[in-house]
Amino acid sequence: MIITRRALLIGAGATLAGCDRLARNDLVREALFSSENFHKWAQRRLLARDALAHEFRADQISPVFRANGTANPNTDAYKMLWRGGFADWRLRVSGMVARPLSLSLPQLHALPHREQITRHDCVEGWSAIGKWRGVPLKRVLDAAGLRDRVRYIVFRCADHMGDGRPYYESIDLTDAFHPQTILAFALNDRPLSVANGAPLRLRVERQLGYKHAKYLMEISAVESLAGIGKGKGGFWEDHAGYDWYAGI
Ligand SMILES: Nc1nc2c(c(=O)[nH]1)N[C@H]1C(S)=C(S)[C@@H](COP(=O)(O)O)O[C@H]1N2
Ligand SMILES: [Mo]
Repeated sequence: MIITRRALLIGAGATLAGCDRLARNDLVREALFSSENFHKWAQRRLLARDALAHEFRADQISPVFRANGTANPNTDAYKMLWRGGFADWRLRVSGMVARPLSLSLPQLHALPHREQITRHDCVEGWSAIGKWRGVPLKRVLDAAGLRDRVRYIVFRCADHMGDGRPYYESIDLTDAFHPQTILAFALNDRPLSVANGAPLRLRVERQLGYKHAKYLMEISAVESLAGIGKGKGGFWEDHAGYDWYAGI
């Protein structure tokens, strides 16, 4: 069929107006109608991915926000940072960026914040509602300046799983620039506890729990996930076959 993907994306309305003669052909007309369906479908998908996760009321916050996975990285490096009240901790922003950054907690605190009461859903079968405060990831990425070819943001964490393999995760730019995707430093109006990912963790509210990387050390902008870990985009993706896309 001679209808290009570009024509499909422009939409059947424009295509019909411009191709009246072609549309008299039954076969072509059929394709146009299916292109219209495709357009509607694509738009719905895009809207769905941009839609906000449900936000809850303060009285719906869970009394306890349980910890899962690593509850304390317990490495010498992390213990040193914790003892110093994370004064020496820095979030590195690296990879395909115009301006690599190294941000302290006070610098992150000084950026505009977002607060959101959301439900965390873990694949292991539990959920909890918590109030998160943090800096929209978009702010940090805009400050660093993403290069044109960037497709993913990779998060590297301070904790090592099992035989010393670091926890890491990655998301695409749709999730990275989603308004509810924040680098959270507070849970329920208190500084993030060690169990929940101190001093900084990702909240990516349209995704399942394992995408919400705790103990953040580095954020990297990359074009491909191929060279990272075993190439599946995250610790559980690499080692347990979890889906990279864990949208909810
Ligand atoms: N660095 C790191 N991040 C992590 C994990 C982990 O073990 N290490 N576990 C993940 C999983 S499976 C879940 S459900 C959430 C749990 O967050 P919580 O401990 O605040 O409940 O963190 C996610 N992020
Ligand atoms: Mo989880």
